[in-house]
Amino acid sequence: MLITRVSKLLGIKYPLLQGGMAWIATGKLAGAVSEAGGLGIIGAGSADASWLEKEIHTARTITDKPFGVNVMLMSPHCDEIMDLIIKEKVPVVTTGAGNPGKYMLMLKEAGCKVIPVVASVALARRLARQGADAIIAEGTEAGGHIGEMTTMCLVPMVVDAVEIPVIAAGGIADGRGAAAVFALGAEGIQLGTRFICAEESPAHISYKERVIKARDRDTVVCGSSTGHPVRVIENRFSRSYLAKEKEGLSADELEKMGAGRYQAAVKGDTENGSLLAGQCSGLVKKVEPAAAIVKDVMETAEKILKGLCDRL
Ligand code: TUI
Repeated sequence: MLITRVSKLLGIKYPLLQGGMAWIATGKLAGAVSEAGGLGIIGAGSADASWLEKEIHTARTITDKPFGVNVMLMSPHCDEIMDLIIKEKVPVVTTGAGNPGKYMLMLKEAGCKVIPVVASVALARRLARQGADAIIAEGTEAGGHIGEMTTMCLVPMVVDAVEIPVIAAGGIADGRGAAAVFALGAEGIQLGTRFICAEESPAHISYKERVIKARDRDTVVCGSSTGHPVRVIENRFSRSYLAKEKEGLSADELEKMGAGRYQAAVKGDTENGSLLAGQCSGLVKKVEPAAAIVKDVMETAEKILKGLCDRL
């Protein structure tokens, strides 16, 4: 069994986190992952506090184990979301798409473990100084909003830069990727894309099928010119968006064009919606229960790491 500072810090069996994907990481999915021994995370995305409150309660009907909430820092509802997290005594908060510095003190004072997602060494260092409990270093292979560094390079650089435990994200879909990032010095892993295809995920079956059918080069990055690049599976919408981007449409117009598209995809509009997913889509083979994903990834990683030891 792989025991790390991350599993100890969070009080979980496996140092595996499920990514806080907006509209997909619901209380039902997060509850199932936590019940299986990982850390399930509810993605607050751009939803309001009343949506989140229901999802927290759903997670608590499924599990009494720890779970987390991911706060997307560009959300207009950030302040009310943070207040609810404190009121509900959510044990773990992860953040994405920005710098959570201004919320750090209030969360820590409420006894909440704070684990920001970063895409750079500089932000990792700053947040470690401000009291983050751990850091998720997310490579550009990830789905959704991304930075530029690869997981392979970013993870060991962040490991060298901070003393707190580092969790690797971006490009990990199975035990092989997990074993690889543990070798890079990560003490935990976060998987998003594979959990899109969990049975408990609310993503429409045609979204799940697009992830399963995707091959190595089927994801593209939209929105680089807006300053908010987002990795998606190529479809009619991504092609028309990229064409407009090439024509030089303004960031404002591009943002407008993208509004509501994630939710449309989750509901099943796989041509006009935005199919957020990582490069590792090509490694996802089937729809299966969240617990089977957790078990497969961790057991395979352990087998690989033991096998490597035996060969030394
Ligand atoms: O946040 C994510 N993935 C996401 S958020 C999202 S919703 C969205 N839609 C359009 C534009 C922006 C967001 C869809 N997918 N992953 C974690 C992550 N955080 N990846 C990269 C970052 C990040 C980027 C810049 C974190 C901090 C950051 O810092 C900027 C600063 O303020 O220093």
